[in-house]
Amino acid sequence: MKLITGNLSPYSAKVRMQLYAMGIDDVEFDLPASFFMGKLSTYSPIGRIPVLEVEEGIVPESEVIAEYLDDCYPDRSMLGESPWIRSQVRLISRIADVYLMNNIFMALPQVNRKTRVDAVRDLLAGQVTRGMGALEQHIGQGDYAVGGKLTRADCTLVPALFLCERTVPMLDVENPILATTHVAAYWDKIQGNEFAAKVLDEMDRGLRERQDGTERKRIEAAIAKQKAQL
Ligand SMILES: N[C@@H](CCC(=O)N[C@@H](CS)C(=O)NCC(=O)O)C(=O)O
Repeated sequence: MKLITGNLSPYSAKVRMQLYAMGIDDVEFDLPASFFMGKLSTYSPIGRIPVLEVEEGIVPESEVIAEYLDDCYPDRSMLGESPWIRSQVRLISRIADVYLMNNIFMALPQVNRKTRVDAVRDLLAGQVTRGMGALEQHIGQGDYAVGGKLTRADCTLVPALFLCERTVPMLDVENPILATTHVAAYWDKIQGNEFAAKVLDEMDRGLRERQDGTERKRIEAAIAKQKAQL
């Protein structure tokens, strides 16, 4: 299997955390130059990462990949043991995906103060605040997002909370975790988990490389190589 993934991509980080936690170590990681050239859609029509390449074809969409991995390795499934737990894992994962990550992602073009449209930033930041309010009420109060062990809820939440802490302030909006009690306590604890720490480290590296220009240089070199092969 091959995973099209990027260090800073939170949806990719979610799948990588699941792979690490399930102990699936035979998946090759790749990020083709076509992604940076806006041409990933010739490989995967949705044109976004992550994409899992398997024998039969491609599996896009992080949540679909997460389900696929659980289906492939039922003895290591990270969905939980009872219908109730599974419903809560799916719920937390959905809150993190739909109400946190998606809105933060759409707000990213508003980071640039010179071109920022305040009304767009405010609309999306308001949706993040609302999603965080829901998460505060649904999240577990132990070491994990749901129940007493690491689940797919944690795999989605960890990258989503990284975005809340590190990206939302770039919009001149306060980190929404600061207004919470249970989410803040969870965030403190989960960063000590080895699989969470590994993806957070990767995302941190991705952010640093974006900010210091290393990523741009790598992309330019990959695109130049790709063009030379055409
Ligand atoms: N719903 C998708 C979202 C994936 C997504 O938006 N990925 C971003 C990177 S984190 C991407 O590929 N963006 C490229 C683009 O929007 O063209 C999922 O869960 O996988």
